[in-house]
Amino acid sequence: MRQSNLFLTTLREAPAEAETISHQLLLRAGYIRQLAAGVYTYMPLGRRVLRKLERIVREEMDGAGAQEVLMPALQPAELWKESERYEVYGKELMKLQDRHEREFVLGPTHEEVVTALVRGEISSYRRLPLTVYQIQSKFRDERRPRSGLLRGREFLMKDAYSFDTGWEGLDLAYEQMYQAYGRIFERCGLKYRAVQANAGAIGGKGQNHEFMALSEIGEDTVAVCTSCDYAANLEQAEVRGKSVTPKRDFSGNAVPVKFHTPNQKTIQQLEQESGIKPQEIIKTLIYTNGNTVFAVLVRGDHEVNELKVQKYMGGGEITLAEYELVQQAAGVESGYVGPAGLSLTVLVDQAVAGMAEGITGAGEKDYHLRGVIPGRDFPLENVGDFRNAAAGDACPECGSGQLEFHQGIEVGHVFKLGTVYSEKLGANFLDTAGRSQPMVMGCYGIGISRLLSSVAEQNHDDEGLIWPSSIAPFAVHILLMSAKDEAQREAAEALYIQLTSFGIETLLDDRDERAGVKFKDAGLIGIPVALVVGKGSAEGKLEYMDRRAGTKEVIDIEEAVARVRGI
Ligand code: 9G3
Repeated sequence: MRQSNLFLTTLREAPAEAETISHQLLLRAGYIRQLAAGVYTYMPLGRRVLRKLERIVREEMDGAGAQEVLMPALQPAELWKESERYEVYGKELMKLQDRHEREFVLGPTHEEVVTALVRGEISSYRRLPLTVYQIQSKFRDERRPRSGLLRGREFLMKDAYSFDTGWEGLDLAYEQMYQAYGRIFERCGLKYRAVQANAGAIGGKGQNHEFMALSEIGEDTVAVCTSCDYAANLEQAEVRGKSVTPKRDFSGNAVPVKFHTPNQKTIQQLEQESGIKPQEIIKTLIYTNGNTVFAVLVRGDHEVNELKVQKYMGGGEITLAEYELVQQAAGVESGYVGPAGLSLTVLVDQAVAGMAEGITGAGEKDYHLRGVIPGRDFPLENVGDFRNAAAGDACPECGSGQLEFHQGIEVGHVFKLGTVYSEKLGANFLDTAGRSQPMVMGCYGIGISRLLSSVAEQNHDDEGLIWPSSIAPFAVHILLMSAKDEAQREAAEALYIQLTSFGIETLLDDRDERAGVKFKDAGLIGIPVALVVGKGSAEGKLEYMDRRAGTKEVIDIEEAVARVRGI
């Protein structure tokens, strides 16, 4: 490709709203252009990278025995009503009507569509197992689209769905996909971790893993063990400990003592005003799940893990009680609530149950209690793991390593769905005994546009992007120093023709621009190798620049061709 023809404009500055470096660079280097909030055009350079990513995904999906299909983005609302998900996602699910005012959605995912497809085609165990996949645009009306392709409202996803006769089959399909995902991210040059995750609203009791691109701008926190391969999304990370506390004899202990803590409602205020360490405090938080108001106790230096509490309380959505509800349920404002004497169900994190004594709210404004004893001053009926894991905690898997926290961008997610969708949508098969059974499903997603941005997040320097050669838009960037110098131009043209004839994707910067502009643009665009054709071409020399290593060396043109062919 000659750059004088390439539909490309590089920018000196990124627009103010671009906060993350990948968003800034993809805009400045002319890979993407925004059409609307969270809606992007892939310019030729961006499209070429996307196609490389798609090719890697297709090769590994096909290699794992999945069959490629292409399902519609336009989905009848009836299917989402059949699966009882039409109302679950609120405004995030984009809804529209056709000319006959029939209701449709723009597909955010395809469980409903693929299950309806398969139920119409397969009814015997002989036709299973089956895994299909597609690479297709998804629509999710994010409240705050941001960071370019990282959180868009129309984005490219590879979504695969497996159908088996039983859970053993699903375990096999899941393992195959899990391995394929590892190969995909390796080949894309991505630094990632597979972590245990929670299924969220998608349902399904099964295991599921998220594939996290490591990045400090990642919105997810993953807990990773320093010595074994345990890794979990923070929401999911268990805390090692014992949920049963030994019976204790309280006879020798003094009763709690009230002390004045005016305007000290938070842990920080108690620490600053009264010199109390967070570890000495028992935090009492009041929650409601719609019909029950209950209390959760965690140590002052820990955070409540609302997913763990939600699961313990039966799975329904829980929320922190508002001011009035706290006042009504605990008789005092939230900063002074204590567990003693509460007429509510009290969930006690195991770390609190293990405390000899603690400081709690006194149940009276501006007062706290010292010397509160778990099991004596409040019941230990509901002791469990209700807190977020904290950095430094012992690994729940091996017990010897410690947990470290890393930020991550979720680029892939694999789920064991089970029969949630096949039961709701009637995707059944006749088993060997002729009995009708629901198919056992798995679903497997990769955010391809998000993957592009994540690779960019992990591969740049202060000049610009630095693409891994497996997904770079071109393999080689020839920079012709002086377009007016006939000898140089001929040398550059000959080199371009030669490399292209060897099937090497080459971009020739043949523009009539100063050298400085060409070097700046090359640094921004991030093609792994640049060949500078300048004065030295008269002696058959050129400058070989390795974009990642930042090295430059003058070598023979033939040597450069041989090196590039070697890559
Ligand atoms: C919706 C909307 C947003 C959604 C979903 C549904 C996330 C939804 C979860 C999944 C699960 C898997 C197949 C590929 C891998 C991920 N956001 N999810 O179901 F209606 Cl608006 O998409 N789907």
